[in-house]
Amino acid sequence: MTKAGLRQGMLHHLKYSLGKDPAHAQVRDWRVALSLAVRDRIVDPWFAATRATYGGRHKRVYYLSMEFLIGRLLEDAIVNLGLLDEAEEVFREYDVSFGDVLANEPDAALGNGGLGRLAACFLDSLSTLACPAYGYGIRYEHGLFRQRFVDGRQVEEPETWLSDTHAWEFQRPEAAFEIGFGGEVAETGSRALWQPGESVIAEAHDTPIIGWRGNWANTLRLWSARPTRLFDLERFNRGEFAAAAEPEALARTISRVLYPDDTTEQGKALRLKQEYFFTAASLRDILRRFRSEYDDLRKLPLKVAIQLNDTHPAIAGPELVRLLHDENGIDFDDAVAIARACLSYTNHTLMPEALERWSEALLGSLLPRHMKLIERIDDTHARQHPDRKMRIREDGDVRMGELSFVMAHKVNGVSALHTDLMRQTVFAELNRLHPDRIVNETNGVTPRRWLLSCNPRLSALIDRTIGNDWVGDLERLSELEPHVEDSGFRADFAAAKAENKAELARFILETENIAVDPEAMFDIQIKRIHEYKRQHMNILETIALWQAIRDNPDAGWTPRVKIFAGKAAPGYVLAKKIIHLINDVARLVNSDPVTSSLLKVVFMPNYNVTLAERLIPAADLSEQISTAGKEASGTGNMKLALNGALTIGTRDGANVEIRERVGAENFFLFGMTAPEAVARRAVPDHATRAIEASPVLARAIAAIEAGVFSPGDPERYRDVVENLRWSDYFLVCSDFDSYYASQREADAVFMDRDRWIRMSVRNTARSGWFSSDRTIRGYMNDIWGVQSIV
Ligand code: GL4
Repeated sequence: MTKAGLRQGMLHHLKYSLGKDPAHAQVRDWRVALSLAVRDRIVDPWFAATRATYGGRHKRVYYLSMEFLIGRLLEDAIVNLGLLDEAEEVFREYDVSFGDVLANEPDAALGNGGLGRLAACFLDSLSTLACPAYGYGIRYEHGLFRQRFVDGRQVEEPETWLSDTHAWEFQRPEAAFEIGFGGEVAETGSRALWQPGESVIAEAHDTPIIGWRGNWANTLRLWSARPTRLFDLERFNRGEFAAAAEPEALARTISRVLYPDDTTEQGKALRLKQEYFFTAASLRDILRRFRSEYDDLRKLPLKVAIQLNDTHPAIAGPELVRLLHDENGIDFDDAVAIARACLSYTNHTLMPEALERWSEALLGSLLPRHMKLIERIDDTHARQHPDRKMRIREDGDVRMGELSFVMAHKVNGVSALHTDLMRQTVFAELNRLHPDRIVNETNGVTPRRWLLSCNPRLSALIDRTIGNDWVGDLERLSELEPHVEDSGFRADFAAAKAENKAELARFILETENIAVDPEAMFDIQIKRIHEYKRQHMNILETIALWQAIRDNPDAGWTPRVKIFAGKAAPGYVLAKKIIHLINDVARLVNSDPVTSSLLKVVFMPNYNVTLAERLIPAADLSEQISTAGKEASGTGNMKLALNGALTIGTRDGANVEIRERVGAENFFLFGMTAPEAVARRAVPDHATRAIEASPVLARAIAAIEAGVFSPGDPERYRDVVENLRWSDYFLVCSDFDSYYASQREADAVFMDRDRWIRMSVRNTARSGWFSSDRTIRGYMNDIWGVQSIV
């Protein structure tokens, strides 16, 4: 593909798709025209991939996920097609800023955080590895809310990514299924016929996802809900306009918004409807495709691998059994065996509040047939293991994790530690019954987005040093290792980081009106706000540091910029309080003339994929400070290490593996281990004791209590402080001293800049294993039994 070809394609779309000539085109017109021209280049490899899959009668992977946090797609597609230079040149000719064109694309936030972003990285890797695959999810009209701060408090606003043309998708009105809810079950012998009481139509929208080097494209198929009957003409004619439109509004509600929380189980009928809606539509589509090629449904597992991304699509188990047994007459036990051979399940959290449970009453009314099948699956499983008391149903609820486990042939955790803890805790009993079922697949991130595109300065240096094969084979980064002894290379590496930091400093000045010193250490914590992630421990440490600097401003402090970003679930009161506290601390600290050259605090609003792409390349220090045993894996930790940030972290999730790979000497470790944390929690008054033992912590807490950061309103953070003093489930107080000491060690190393750079290079050079290509290969071999098509 040449520059001329790209120019021609773009001008064609500008004229014929958008009705504009170049002289009058706005940035948005250029963006859509370019997207359509790029999409055109994807269609041929996309068709070729489909043909190769059909032609070779290959097994396909179906990744069912309630969330795909894909972000912007244009640059990704351009980079994967190798058209970046061409596109830049074309825009230079028209005197249009290519950066503005890319920035014009809405950030598709169809996910909350790590779980959704992992699914997006997996799509990139599945295409890169030429693994025949479909992503299946929901085409939410509104993605994750937009976050603003008003007087330091989080305010949520609806997100509107679809209000402008979505250039990437193909609407598929012909790929539509009617999805039922409620109604009755008529039993005839062992078979049953479900007659739903209401239904909606699931309509497909396809986005092709092109892999690295543009050789293969898979499909992301998202379902939107529309009514079976458009509106009630009779009522309309009677003048009941709103009532006439009601069925339509109700149906569309199903794909209206993304639930803004993945760490609590939502006891809402609408959430369950969303889950069944996309799962049922996807299974119908999978069977339709299978049937177009084969006629024996018993062979389904040979051609179909279905991955359940967490329990959100767990109803796939009973639904597949229903389709095989009720609708196709396959014996119940055989139907269960076939379904199990197709299905596998990824667990993403051990937090009890996030483990989905649905009441039998709700399930029974919304999905009466499925409830019966779940009972039968549960009873059969119990009968097969009479000596064990494990049940899927408990206290009137169906436990979706247990259901998924029983219906899957493989169950995986997302880091080595998390998988071990799964075996020992939530699934201990099931693991005893099925010892080979649990496997580990440590998460990874796509190097295309999270190094090549987001950090062009570092990528260019890597290319110059070892060539560019690392993009498709990230372990090749280890070839950088010998260059750590080359002072010229170290200088270039440091310069790339320095320029990234200077760019971020300019952005912070422009958007937040805060001047930060680009030479200072950029200390970054970016992730959802949650007590277990302990942003409050970070802000306590910030307060303590501020106090220490004020005590003795000339003690040779390492200048720091503390950067926070992340959203709190709208109903999570304490998390919102933590945001407010950080903003209050920032306001006071940033205006303190005594400390202002040494310490700044910035909370960047509206954290999303695009903001992450700006922050990660500019980070010196990566905060991965969750209470051990609570963060299943983390993936931001991998992105930051890959971009040369040093981690200050606990032995939690994938931090453990990051430290093993980059070397303990290149990682700031602190805090209790997971078993130590459990033991500590059992000590009465553990928090009070820890505060008494730590004057530094006591003083920081006292300042909050005295209203230093909330003048005139000392009560503002009473709940935060009380929680720390009297409960502190997440052990902020117990880990504080160790954290504070580790931070001071980081200060000292940062002063020895050459040592820091060496450590930083080693982090990049040794992070190759954390590619999502490696993760996907693991799933292909250990779980799906599929191969790349070459
Ligand atoms: C999460 C975990 O909290 C996170 O540690 C992990 O990296 C991610 C992807 O596996 O999944 N689980 C839930 S729930 N949300 C997440 O982000």
